[in-house]
Amino acid sequence: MHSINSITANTQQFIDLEEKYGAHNYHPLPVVLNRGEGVFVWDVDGKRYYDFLSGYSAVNQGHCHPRIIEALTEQAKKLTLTSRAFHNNLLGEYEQYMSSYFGYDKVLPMNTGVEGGETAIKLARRWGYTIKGIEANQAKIVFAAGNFWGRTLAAISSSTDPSCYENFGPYMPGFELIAYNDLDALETALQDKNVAGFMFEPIQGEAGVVVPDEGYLTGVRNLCTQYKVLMIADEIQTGLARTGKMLACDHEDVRPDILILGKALSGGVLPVSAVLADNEIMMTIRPGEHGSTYGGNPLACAVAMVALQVIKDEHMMENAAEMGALLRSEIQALESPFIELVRGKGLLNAIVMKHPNPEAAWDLCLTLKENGLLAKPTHGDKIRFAPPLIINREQILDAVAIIGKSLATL
Ligand code: IF1
Repeated sequence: MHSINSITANTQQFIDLEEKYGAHNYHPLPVVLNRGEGVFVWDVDGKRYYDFLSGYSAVNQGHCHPRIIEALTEQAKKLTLTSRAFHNNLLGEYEQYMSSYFGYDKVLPMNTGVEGGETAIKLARRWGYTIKGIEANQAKIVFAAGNFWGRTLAAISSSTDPSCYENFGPYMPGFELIAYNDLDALETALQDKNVAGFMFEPIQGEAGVVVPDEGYLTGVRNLCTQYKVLMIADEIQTGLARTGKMLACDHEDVRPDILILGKALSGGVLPVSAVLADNEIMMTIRPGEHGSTYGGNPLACAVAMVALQVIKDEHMMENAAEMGALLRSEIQALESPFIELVRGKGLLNAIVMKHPNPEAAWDLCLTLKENGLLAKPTHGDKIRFAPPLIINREQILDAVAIIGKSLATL
């Protein structure tokens, strides 16, 4: 019987290089991947795995989607970066495509998700001063406990997870924290006239796929409208068909004032993020007041338009809804004594483990790896199960068989 830690010398040599020459800012599963295609990835020993993490929802379209790779390689031969000092032939087309795809007046293109969050906060503060009339430097942004929107000093200033913020102070002022999924707490916080925005995830990803009560999104929308506070939806992980709708906010037909996208916006090919808003908000930032070297580069524009088009062409929303329901019901049917509960929407799911061994989730992920499925624990006892949105019924059933077989070894 393999020990659950058995890795080949070949795999080990790659890990040793990272150990010696790379910062130790991660604790990855002991697997070294060198190829991805659709729902599968392969390691350096040629072993195939179901990818049940999907690059934390950056690979919704599946690894190396042929149409996305085609867009990348064709554009890469022509023009990759102009900087925003000059126009290019794709940015306007991309901006029009994004604005009509999501139904907002304008888009501000950035690169990483956290830059999208920073951009949204700057827009909200600027709107707060110039439109809402908040006193200079008094604008506040409200966040929900358990949030995760990245690793910058502003992002960790809103975190309630010590492993994110400890010993990185001092912190960004003007950030307030309330309980997630608590409309009373939100209404109380919005009494403060200095609040410019409420930034939240429609489903909290890193917190372990925490799905708020039915009606929460509607409540947030109504309260933000009532108190003239911008509703800022961080859909970087929940957006782009992951939860079975194009946006998680669509589950309640709610329209945020500011929408933040990232990750699968490029299909996992290069960092592309975007902030969408209507003119009243977007036009508060004037030329030269915000941006980024790579923001809106023609390569990102070409890739993102195809990455979004294939989501529609291949009905990934509908598939995510259907396959997600199948995944949750099949996992529940395992009736494992080690699963407290299964939760999620579409193909953003997690199991909460119950086991005397605090390392059970990690050990289960090592066994899942041995059995050909890659997943990783979040916050100790939860394991996220989020395969690419192109997964089919047969693959779901095969993956659940692997999960059942692996649970049996605990
Ligand atoms: C890592 C977590 C997930 C995000 C939401 C913004 C961002 C993220 C809702 C920032 C990024 C990534 C970061 C990645 C692991 C992953 C993650 F575990 F860190 F928390 F998905 F849950 N909003 N999440 O989930 O986007 O700047 O990273 O492009 O290794 O830190 P980014």
